[in-house]
Amino acid sequence: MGTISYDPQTALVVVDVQNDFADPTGSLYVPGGEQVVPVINEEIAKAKRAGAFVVYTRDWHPESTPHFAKDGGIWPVHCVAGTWGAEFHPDLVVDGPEIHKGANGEDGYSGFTMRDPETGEEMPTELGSLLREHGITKLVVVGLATDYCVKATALDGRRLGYEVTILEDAIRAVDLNEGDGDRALEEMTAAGIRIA
Ligand code: VGL
Ligand code: ZN
Repeated sequence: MGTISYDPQTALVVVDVQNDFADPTGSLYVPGGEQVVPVINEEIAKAKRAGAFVVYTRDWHPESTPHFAKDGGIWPVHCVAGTWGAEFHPDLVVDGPEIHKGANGEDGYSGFTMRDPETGEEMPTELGSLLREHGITKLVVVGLATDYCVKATALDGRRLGYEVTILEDAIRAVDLNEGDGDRALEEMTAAGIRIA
């Protein structure tokens, strides 16, 4: 544990706090997803007060993508661009740029990279350049889900040389297999990510 201090070199990365993950009626509801919203709002307020950068990612899929079970993947249809499920949770304070991922059918778990599900080819999103433009060296990653997009974004952030902190109260896991969330935390810790 420990508290997080924000400064202008820190970015709070709010991952996929969208209706399909955070609303109990969402198509890929992450258990307890709605509970992270007030916690994240408080972090956003703290970050803003300290002059930190706040950035949001959104899962943003076409109607058909190999990411979805109906098209050969593993997930129920979720976060289709322009639908209710892809909107931010209505209580989330949105005050910063948004990075859309998956728009061209990529898996897009990480906020930094998109992976073509057929060729496996990886391409960067605008997140990396946005953080560089703002002189960011430290990341605080919060949101949904611990075992997919939070983990992938945090690990990519580490790989890119950022100091990365995860706020445990502000994340929740899909737990497709029991223990996935805990294993994700272990994997992140092993990669040098701090869990606050
Ligand atoms: C996510 C599963 C499928 C996530 C996105 O945001 O963690 N999980 N697509
Ligand atoms: Zn998705």
